[in-house]
Amino acid sequence: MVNEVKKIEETLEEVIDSYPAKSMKNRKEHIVIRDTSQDKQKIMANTRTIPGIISNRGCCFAGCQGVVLGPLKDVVHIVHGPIGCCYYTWGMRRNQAVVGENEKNFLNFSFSTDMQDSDIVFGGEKKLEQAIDEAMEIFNPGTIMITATCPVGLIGDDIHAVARRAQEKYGISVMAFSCEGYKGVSQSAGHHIANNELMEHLVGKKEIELEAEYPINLMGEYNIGGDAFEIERVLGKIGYKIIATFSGNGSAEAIMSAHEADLNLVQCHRSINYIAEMFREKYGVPWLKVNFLGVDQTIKSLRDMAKYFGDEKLIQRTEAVIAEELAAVEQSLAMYQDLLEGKTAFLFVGGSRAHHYQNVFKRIGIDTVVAGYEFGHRDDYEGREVIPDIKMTADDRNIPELEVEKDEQRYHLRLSKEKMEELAKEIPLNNYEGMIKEMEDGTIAIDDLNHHEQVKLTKILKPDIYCSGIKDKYTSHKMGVFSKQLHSYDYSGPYAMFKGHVNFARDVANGILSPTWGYINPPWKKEAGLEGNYGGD
Ligand code: CFM
Ligand code: HCA
Repeated sequence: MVNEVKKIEETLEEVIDSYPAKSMKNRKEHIVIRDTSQDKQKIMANTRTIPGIISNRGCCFAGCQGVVLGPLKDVVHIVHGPIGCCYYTWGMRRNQAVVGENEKNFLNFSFSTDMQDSDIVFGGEKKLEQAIDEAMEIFNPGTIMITATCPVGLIGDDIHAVARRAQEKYGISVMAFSCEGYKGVSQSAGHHIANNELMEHLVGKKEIELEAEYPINLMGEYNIGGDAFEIERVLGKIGYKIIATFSGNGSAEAIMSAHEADLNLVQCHRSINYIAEMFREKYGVPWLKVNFLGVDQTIKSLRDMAKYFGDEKLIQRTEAVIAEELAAVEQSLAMYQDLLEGKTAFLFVGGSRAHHYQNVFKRIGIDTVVAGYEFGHRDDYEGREVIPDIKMTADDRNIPELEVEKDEQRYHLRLSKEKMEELAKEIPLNNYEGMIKEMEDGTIAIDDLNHHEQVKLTKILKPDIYCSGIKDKYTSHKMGVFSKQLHSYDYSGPYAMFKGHVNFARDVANGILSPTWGYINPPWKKEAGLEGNYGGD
């Protein structure tokens, strides 16, 4: 092990040795070699990228409009800004939805004020008002969300005042989000802005008659490649009632009743932990960290959920569904494992998938050697302790918008505070194990990876698969290493749960085992001199 670590340390020295001293010091703090003898290892994260370095990160607007709000199907999303910002966040993120008979779906449309030079000079508020009038006339939505791009903040258009006026004029919900792209250090600030407003303006606005026994919300699941459809199918089969999803295949209408749930499931901790926390504080609804990517983690999550509700009927139903779903995929997974055993993976994705997919790979024989987040915070890497002070009485909770009967039964108080704290020791209830702890000795955790580091690490460690996004996929292909996008799934999917795991294994095996990679000659294999011009080297 000592030798192994030394080798990895030398590798990292080689990766960062071309940086100027200050940048080298900075980058070192964002890289950790896993040492399982240490209980907690610290990493620097969620800090500004060094100017000049080519980062994979996106912006605050992408995090707010593109990620959190965009999937809400019954909303007309008006992007106040240049058309490119609108098109990017609409077209890139692959929102899919199923709609009931009386439900509205506007996901096929992309709405923007298409800001021009004259709007920058004279202001764009009038144009925004006009856009709202047009949307009302043509689409008549129940909710409009206005998101701000960089120029809006720079010229000072008051989108909140426009929203208030439109709300009065039309009697519908019109929300504005000050998520100008330049705010914060990454997409992460945008998640926060989106969640705050959803909590303030939607959650708690509508009561529903609850007939279901196990009402839950699905949080931090964005239906990439149809993952939410698969999760809905399996949870429905067990007997759960999903009140609202934040936000894949989700709707503003459903979010208004989200406070009626008994438990919040947190899939992507990074983008949604704020709202999960707010639910806990405001409505006393606890959150449970789940992972529905990969059969093993799915099984664990389903059992944790059953344990939370604690009733025998649900526990038995859970086991029956697990047995049925597993039986349908086990043989295929074993076949892919035989084909892929011993291969290695390099993962670099936003703020949760680099963690979640390590288990998916492991089950099919692939070890992760490097993993990193674009914009994860330290808790995503290092974990989060059980959050104490679980508020357990209806009086403790402050629910101003509603006329609430102070009825302990109605407002989710299934378990006593003591029972809740006891359970939190067994299942990730109001707590989260970060990525680093689950990684193996000698593997590398790296934050805010850049192209230079991607190329260097790939050349030295020679992984069999590089998993990331569109910005670096082809850099990897040019080096002869198969790359699978974990943001878009390369338009495949679903990858979630049981059947999804087989879809993933099939796509990965097809990619890695393709003879194509043997035909590619990366430049440095031909002429050493070319290396200097290649991929940010
Ligand atoms: Fe959460 Fe996401 Fe992710 Fe994320 Fe994203 Fe995404 Fe992602 Mo792209 S919310 S942190 S901001 S799981 S869009 S669905 S794939 S970077 S790892
Ligand atoms: C974003 C969205 C993104 C980008 C994906 C990629 C997504 O952060 O702006 O870079 O390939 O998943 O669509 O993360």
